[in-house]
Amino acid sequence: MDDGWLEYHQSPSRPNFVVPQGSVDAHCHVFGPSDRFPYAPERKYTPADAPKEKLWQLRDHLGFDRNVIVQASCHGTDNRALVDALEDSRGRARGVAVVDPSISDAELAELDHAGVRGIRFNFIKRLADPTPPETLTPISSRIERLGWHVVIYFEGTDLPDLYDFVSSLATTVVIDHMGRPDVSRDPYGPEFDLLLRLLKENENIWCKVSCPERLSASGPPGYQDVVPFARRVVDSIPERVLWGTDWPHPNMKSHMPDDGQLVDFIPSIAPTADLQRLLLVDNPRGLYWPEEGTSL
Ligand code: 0GY
Repeated sequence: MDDGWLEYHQSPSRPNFVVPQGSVDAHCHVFGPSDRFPYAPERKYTPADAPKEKLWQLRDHLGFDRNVIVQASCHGTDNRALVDALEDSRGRARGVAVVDPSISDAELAELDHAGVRGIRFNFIKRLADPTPPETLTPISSRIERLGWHVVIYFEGTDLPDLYDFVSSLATTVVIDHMGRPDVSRDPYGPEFDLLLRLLKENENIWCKVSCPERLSASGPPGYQDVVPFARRVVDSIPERVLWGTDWPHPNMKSHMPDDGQLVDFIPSIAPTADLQRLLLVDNPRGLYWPEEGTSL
């Protein structure tokens, strides 16, 4: 197990970019506290606790209105910390769970009641033991009946192998962190072209233009090497992109990002007010709070 990673930034700066009213941080996590919500025995890393109260403080500090909390691998299929946070949020957070495919309908209904709206498939080899993708098709059909979607996390190098599976999913699908491209390559080269083809050919597939801090070699504050990749996605499918901080940034070893600087990255990838509103407000609210319609 890998324990050598950094704790989240204790005093993030206040961003210069003022996010639009009603903005959603659509990718973040809660960890523990481990005395109430122990980490999974099969986890590949042990994070520092990052409880819901700290997430709400960060939300307010950065100017966001809502969160989408994604179950991370260190909590396995035990979604209790996630559900606890959703229940505490008073409707201001929705969740993406990780479930065992044998989960009962009653348990799925409980998660739905708490505010879960999707399940996550994690194909990152350092985070999760390998799962043959076709074994996930039945659970993806079951959650479709609840109106949920699938969030999928993979490395760019694995997309050729996963392409047919991802395209076969009938639900809305959200790809985490642009499918982790190698940003030292050409944003118009064959590797990233394949992701763009997937997104253009399948109108049910969305993409998070998040995590410059994980992908970048040039680093903060501007994460310049990631910009052309994210710009390409935002320009191609502006109505199917999401953004999130990824707080508390598990597995970061190179540096611990300042979340204020991450927010200041947004205008470089979504340069107009219209694009920013889609990315931060209309798209995430439509996917996670569809019952509210589009009026703010
Ligand atoms: C992220 C990214 C990472 C971790 C996880 O489930 C997880 O543990 O997603 C990572 O290490 O790249 O989205 O938090």
